[in-house]
Amino acid sequence: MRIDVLTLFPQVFDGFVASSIVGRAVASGLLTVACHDFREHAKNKHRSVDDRPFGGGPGMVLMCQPALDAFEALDADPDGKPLRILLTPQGERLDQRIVEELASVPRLALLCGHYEGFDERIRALSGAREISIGDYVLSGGESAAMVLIDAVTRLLPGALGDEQSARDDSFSDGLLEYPQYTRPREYRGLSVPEVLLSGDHGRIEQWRRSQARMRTSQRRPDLMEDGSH
Ligand code: 6GU
Repeated sequence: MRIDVLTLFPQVFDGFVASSIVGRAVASGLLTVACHDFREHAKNKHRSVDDRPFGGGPGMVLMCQPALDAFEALDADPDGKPLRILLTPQGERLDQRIVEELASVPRLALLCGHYEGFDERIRALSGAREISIGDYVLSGGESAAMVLIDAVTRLLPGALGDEQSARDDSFSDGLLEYPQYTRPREYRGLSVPEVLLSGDHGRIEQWRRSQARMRTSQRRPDLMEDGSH
């Protein structure tokens, strides 16, 4: 998979793209992440990419031309055209179902917003899908882009050492994950549940499923509402 990121702060992705699961996916050639400073597409002499809003009001608005030219420059690539995404608090809220959809395409282009927002015509003319990562306000789309890249990368076949782990993650079956323990068997008076030491894989599986259901209904009843659990 190839992900192009259009941002005014490409350097903030350096450590992220080199570390952990994403770093390994990049190193092994499963994933390419290319960050582009879309200021390079600014045409005016101050190289500005934002301007004051018509009608007045606070802050600055991202201009059409640099953003659209940056998207269009990616289409010239022989690898084919990416699926365009605008990262904005006005988008549909990212969840594991959307992550699965995005992980299934060969190329993504993520435009990170800043300032008070995008000129509305960027939406219309880019045809981009708009994604938010939750109901709170970020200063820019960069951290949201990293969230999206991380979540998508986990689903690329071969990205996780153990193929089982993506399937066992919280949300992969619509439930939160069951409780996990490692050594020692007892720590500060708290013991590992006996069933996990029993070696009885059927009982362990049953216990984990029931813990996952209990935990989900206590912490996230909203996830239980579809009745499939
Ligand atoms: Cl994608 N961008 C910004 N600026 N704020 C957000 C967001 C995105 N998702 C949640 N809050």
